[in-house]
Amino acid sequence: MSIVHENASLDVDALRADFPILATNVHGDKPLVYLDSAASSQRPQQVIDRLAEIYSADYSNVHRGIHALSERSTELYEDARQRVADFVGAASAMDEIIFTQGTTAAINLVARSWGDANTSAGDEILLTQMEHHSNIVPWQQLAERTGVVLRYVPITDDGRLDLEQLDTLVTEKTKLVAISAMSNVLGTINPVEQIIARAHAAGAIVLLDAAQSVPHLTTDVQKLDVDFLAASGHKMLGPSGVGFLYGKRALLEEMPPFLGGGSMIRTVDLGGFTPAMLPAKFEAGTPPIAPAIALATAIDYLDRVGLDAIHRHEVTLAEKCVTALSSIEGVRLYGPPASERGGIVSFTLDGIHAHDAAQLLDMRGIAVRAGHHCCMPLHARLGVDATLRASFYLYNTAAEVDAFVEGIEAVKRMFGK
Ligand code: 7TS
Repeated sequence: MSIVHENASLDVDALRADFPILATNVHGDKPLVYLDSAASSQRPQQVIDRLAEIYSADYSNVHRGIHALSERSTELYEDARQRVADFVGAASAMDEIIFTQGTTAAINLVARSWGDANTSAGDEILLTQMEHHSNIVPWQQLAERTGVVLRYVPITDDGRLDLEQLDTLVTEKTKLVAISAMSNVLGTINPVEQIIARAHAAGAIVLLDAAQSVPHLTTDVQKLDVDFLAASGHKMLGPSGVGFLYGKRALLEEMPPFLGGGSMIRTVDLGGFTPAMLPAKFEAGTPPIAPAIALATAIDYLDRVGLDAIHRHEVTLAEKCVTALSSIEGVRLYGPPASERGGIVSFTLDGIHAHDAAQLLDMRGIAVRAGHHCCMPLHARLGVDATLRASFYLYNTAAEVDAFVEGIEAVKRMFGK
């Protein structure tokens, strides 16, 4: 079990013991150094055990059978919805939390349901240059359907949103502002309160892509007054295949269902259907039952360790990493200063492609991501086709940062740089 000291720093060694995969080797005898949590985190034994328990003792389909098992799994599934609601500060689990497959599915739900019903030619949606493709492509598809125009907040050279542009970009035409709370490449923590206030003042609603922020920073949707928020279980110690959409009740109630099928109806006859109440209206078909229940266990774990302590820990690692990399010739770092970023460090190496570097690091057991990280427009803005990215979470250590930096130096030597 993880231990939190009084000063809220982490006992990383104790905590690592909860994550069996971190004790494994790759390529035979190389201890795994996992620096790819922004792509997907690892999960503690508690979450792995919970999945096994559910399938061993508590599993049935939900909201259907009038039998003991179905009642038990339904109760656990709805408890998990409440756990998610509490974690992000939602006023109502049943009316405001929709389980989805993940962030991508949640954003697509809003684009299809809210977007089709509320946008037309001449309206505008404001995105940013640093968005993940999950928060660009669904809006481009919407633009193809309804003619809504997409605009983008540019970024500054140090990887921040250029907020000076916001006043001219948010106009009475703007229906929605959809932005990431934290960039998955630059690590930038965006000033979302400020952006939400400015959007609301202009009559626009706001969707936060919180895939990178919910696992690392305390979220309070009511305090933020955000309209929609999307996140993924697999990035926050939970199973893959589950995530959620938070939406203000008044908005979700007005929105038509997106996917049609079982569970999302009140009545069906051969002439048509009437939709179910929230949240069932947006949960067509058999939902991710066991992953949702185990996500509640992941949230318990995060709460026990404490998001503040987690954030401080990963920012300390990122700062150490940035400082060490800055002194290596040929390293070009992207993103804002440590005070404005989470545990993500992206960079390029002069004359060495990111994919080659990642492959050589992998031979040393070091897992990082290389490429455009599903942010091609951002990379075009940075003027590179690929970056190397190290991303940190609660279980990473200072020794792993050292191993990573040594790995980069070794890569440079191998390339004769
Ligand atoms: N939005 C952001 C900001 C993300 O970082 C990701 C995943 C998504 C949306 C999509 O989440 P999904 O769970 O629906 O896939 N980001 C990454 C990444 O940086 N590397 O791999 C996946």
